[in-house]
Amino acid sequence: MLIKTDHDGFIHPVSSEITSEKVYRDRRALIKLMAGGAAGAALTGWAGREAMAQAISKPGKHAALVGGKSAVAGAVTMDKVTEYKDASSYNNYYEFGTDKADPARNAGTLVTRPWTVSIEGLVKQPKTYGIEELLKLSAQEERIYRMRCVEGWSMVIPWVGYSLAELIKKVEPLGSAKYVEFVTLADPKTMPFVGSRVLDWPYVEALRLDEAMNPLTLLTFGMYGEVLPNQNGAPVRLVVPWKYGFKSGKSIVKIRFTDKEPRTAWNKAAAQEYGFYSNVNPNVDHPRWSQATERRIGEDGLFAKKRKTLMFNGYESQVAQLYADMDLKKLF
Ligand SMILES: Nc1nc2c(c(=O)[nH]1)N[C@H]1C(S)=C(S)[C@@H](COP(=O)(O)O)O[C@H]1N2
Ligand SMILES: [Mo]
Repeated sequence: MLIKTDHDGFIHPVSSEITSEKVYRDRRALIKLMAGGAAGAALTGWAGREAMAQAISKPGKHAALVGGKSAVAGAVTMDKVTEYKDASSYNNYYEFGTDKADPARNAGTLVTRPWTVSIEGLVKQPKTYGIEELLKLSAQEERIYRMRCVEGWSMVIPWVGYSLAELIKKVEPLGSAKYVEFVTLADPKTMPFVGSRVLDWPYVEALRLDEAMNPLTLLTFGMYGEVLPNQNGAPVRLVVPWKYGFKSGKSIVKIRFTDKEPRTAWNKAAAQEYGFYSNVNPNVDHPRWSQATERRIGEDGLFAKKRKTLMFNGYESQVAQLYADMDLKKLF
């Protein structure tokens, strides 16, 4: 069965298995109840186990779901999914302000239709895709990814989209293409902070072509089984889960293939702090703070222990080979 949401063309063929935002909320509520004890006692036997199994992102179930056509090993985590309200109200989208609450507060002005994404540079098939065509270019899947912001907080988010590799194969990069640049919208009329000097707008990010082709790299249209909220990068963004969050550009309008390493917004702003690669790496400190631990949003009570940050954010088995011969302290 295909589900269409209120936005035209948002189709995910595995909808019967995709957990809607409401179901996530219900599961969270259930966990809280069970943790509470009183209700937990009532949820014994089959019902209790079933509830628990439902409440945890089971690799078995989601591996099959993610599998559809091509399973992405390790795309699923056993970690608890972050509450939708946290994932949609605490984040960075500097075009709408630099406070974590600003994107949710201000991004209502973002206009996401009509929308086009132009594919340019070193490809055989340059083309400007309308968003509806892009949505349908490949089957969308749900992927639960850990996300780690360079500032030291993390979340676990069920994204919906397809591997960027699907699009890249369609546009046929030339042999000379080595990098992929992602240019995002910079519209001073609808984005109040695009006039500010924090960054050199538009917000630009980039990956090496092999990083962009890695199946984990997700061209993302939704989260929690819904279309992306504006503050999370509607109508289309990238998600690169083994890199710090700022590599995952929001509201993309242009994808350009190049032979030289592109300059990126954060690298231009502070090259000694934000390198081109920006792989999550607990062994390489940011010049102003440690990257060894992280605070998981939703677990940040007074006594919550910080988590140890994992190499490549826990995706080492899928991506370490991309950097086999590199000194990751120099090429941070
Ligand atoms: N266009 C744009 N994309 C962006 C940002 C931004 O300021 N502008 N911030 C980045 C940073 S620092 C992070 S941590 C993530 C946070 O948003 P998310 O929680 O929706 O992934 O978006 C990234 N993408
Ligand atoms: Mo970030």
